[in-house]
Amino acid sequence: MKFNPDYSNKESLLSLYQKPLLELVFEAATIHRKYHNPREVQMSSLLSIKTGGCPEDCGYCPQAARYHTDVDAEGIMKVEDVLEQAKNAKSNGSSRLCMGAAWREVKDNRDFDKVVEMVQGVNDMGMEVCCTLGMMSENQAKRLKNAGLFAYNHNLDSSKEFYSDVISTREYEQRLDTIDNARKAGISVCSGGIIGMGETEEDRIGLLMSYMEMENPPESIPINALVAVEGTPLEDQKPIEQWELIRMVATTRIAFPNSIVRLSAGRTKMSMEAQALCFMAGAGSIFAGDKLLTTPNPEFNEDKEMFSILGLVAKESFADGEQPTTNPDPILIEKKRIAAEREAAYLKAKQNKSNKSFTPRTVTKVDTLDG
Ligand code: SAM
Ligand code: DTB
Ligand code: SF4
Repeated sequence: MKFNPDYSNKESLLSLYQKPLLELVFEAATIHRKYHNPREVQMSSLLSIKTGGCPEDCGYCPQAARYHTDVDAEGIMKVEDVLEQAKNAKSNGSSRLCMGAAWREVKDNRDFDKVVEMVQGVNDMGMEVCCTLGMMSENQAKRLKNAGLFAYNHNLDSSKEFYSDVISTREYEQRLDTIDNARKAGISVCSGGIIGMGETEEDRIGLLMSYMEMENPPESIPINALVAVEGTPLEDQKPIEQWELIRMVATTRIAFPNSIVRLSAGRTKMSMEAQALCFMAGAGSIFAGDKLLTTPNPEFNEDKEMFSILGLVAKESFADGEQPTTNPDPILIEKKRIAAEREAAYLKAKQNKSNKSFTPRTVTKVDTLDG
């Protein structure tokens, strides 16, 4: 079931969201058990492969260059360092790696070539690979898919109406276009939002309505609580009540029975009991590891203990979809061919130069011993 026909308009979804809390959790738990194994929770690790210096003005984001936060702009990570971190995340139980870049959009340049290599390497390790790189074209999506990308994360963040209160450097429509491009390339879509930015309950429902209006809603819907970071325009936002996050998780669960609901940013502020209610209400995934992209997250060991207390088990990779194949990338192959050609030409030139500097002694009759 792509979406729940009992709650396919704004009014019914809003009254669902406002139901007595335990009734809402019970209804969500019932749906969750029908469509998913309630003991399985996916652990996904985040890695910021290109941090800070972003030209966008997203009011919540510590990575926007225009805000004065503690985040410094850094260049893209080395491919081998990313693979090392992926190995580490895998050994800690993560079945998915989500690589994030503080970009407005993907550009067809050397940095993107590196991302393609990272996707190939992580997919070959048997982990689900997700990327969140900003806007991308259909061709760029196809290139990532060809490299073995499993999912693309691109959040709508809130309702169409509230969006422009938080972001002015791009349009809601552009976000929808990128999601469409990922879909057309056959990539699984991960898209969700943030609560606690000053939006109304209607805006939260508006976000879900945007997904209802899609031909295919996202396979994965992350629900983030705002991490209010000093220096951003939303630094003084009052933290949301844990109940609100539980309501949002439960409502999303009921509205999209097949999707995976991700309990995302904001867990450091939640008690284990509140997280337990989220799992009860259908959260099927968390971000694991002590860092989200730039802000803190619970430690692996803390989550391991929570899983053991609550009787949860980490979900295996590719339980919800076949592992994509890593195909050779024509651009990388051509780049390597040119590099090999240059290297050969350089070695040849070096060889010629040293041959020239060696002037053999002219042997004359006088030099010979036997006269
Ligand atoms: N630049 C790309 C983009 O915007 O799509 C990818 C990285 S961006 C950091 C990924 C997502 O992180 C955003 O869409 C937003 O939903 C979430 N995010 C960023 N800052 C956040 C914060 N302070 N609290 C909660 N979620 C946040
Ligand atoms: C998502 O919805 N939440 C994650 C992931 N997708 C990329 C990001 C949360 C970022 C929180 C702020 C930070 O750590 O910079
Ligand atoms: Fe840039 Fe993404 Fe942060 Fe917006 S959310 S400022 S696009 S990194």
